[in-house]
Amino acid sequence: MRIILHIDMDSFFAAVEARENLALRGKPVVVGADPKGGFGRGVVSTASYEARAFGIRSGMPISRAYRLCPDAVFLPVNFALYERVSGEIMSILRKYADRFQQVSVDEAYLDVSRTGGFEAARELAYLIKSELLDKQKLTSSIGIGPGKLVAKIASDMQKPDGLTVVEPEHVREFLSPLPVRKIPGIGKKTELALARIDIHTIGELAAIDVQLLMEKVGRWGSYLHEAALGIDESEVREEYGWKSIGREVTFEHDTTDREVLARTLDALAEEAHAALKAEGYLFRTVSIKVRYEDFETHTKEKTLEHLTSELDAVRSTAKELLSGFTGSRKIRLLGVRLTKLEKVNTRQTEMGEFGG
Ligand code: TTP
Ligand code: MG
Repeated sequence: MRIILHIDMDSFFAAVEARENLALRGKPVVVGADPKGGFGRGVVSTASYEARAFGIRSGMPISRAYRLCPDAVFLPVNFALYERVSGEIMSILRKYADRFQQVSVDEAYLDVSRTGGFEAARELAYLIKSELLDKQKLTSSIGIGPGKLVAKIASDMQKPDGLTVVEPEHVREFLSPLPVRKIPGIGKKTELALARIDIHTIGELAAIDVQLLMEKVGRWGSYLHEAALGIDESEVREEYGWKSIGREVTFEHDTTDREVLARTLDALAEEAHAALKAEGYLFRTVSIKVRYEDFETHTKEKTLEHLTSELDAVRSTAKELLSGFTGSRKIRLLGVRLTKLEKVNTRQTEMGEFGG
């Protein structure tokens, strides 16, 4: 029997800000662009639950958020801070699972089948929540189910500070009454297409003929149908895109000068890091490439404990790797590459608004 746990931090950016500044506790806090008295551009990254009471939501124009609650505390996005906290959270979570998968800056899956049962998994969830509260002063919401899909939908059910456990025999009744948009991946467009054939709930989606569904929404229909039935066999595993971001340079004159090499490496690290930021990725692995004057080429890489986008992590890891190349052969080319990339937040980057 598989037992999957999905955890998602509550109003993450805003909660971190409120933790850092006690004066913000219990206040409507909006993290995002500067509202500039209602004339600011840009969007809301997230809002505290107090601010959500005014109708403020992620992705909303900041000007609109300002109109909804001009007295809210508006803060700029401090990615470096949230990423550091995210890394600490992931290190805590990783301990609790045989298999672990970070899926965004504040979200992860844990395969906790080894606990042996849903009651034991529930206890584990309480432990995780209290460790996060103790050590990080942050609340989280957890969903537990027989697969990733159900766990993810469940974690969202009782936010903030929620815990929802869905045992296998209750999956159908849990999913049935929910609106179709609760299925990850269903956006406004699919919701509309389904509404046109009078499908509003997951239960209705589960009941429809797959062929008909595929006629209406294309090949995706078969995934949707399975999802509606709560079927999701996908494994919890660290998965990364193929993508990598790298920069390299061929020296005008082959060199052995350690100082030149160090300076060049730093510059390459900075450039690769800037590209990473611009594209909205986190990385976990740094590799460097060294080509000697005779074209013999070597790479060395190091994988960090968690995803990050900190420049210092790129720099210091690259430096450490370079120190592994001893000897006095002349170097012709030097490169720095970041791999094991993950989007910081898919939804955010889709909107093309990744600031910070
Ligand atoms: P979410 O987990 O979706 O949102 P949240 O943690 O703020 O609130 P909750 O989970 O309690 O509903 O996203 C995590 C962080 O990602 C969020 O704090 C800010 C950032 N984010 C954006 O920048 N833009 C967005 O559109 C969304 C949805 C999130
Ligand atoms: Mg969250």
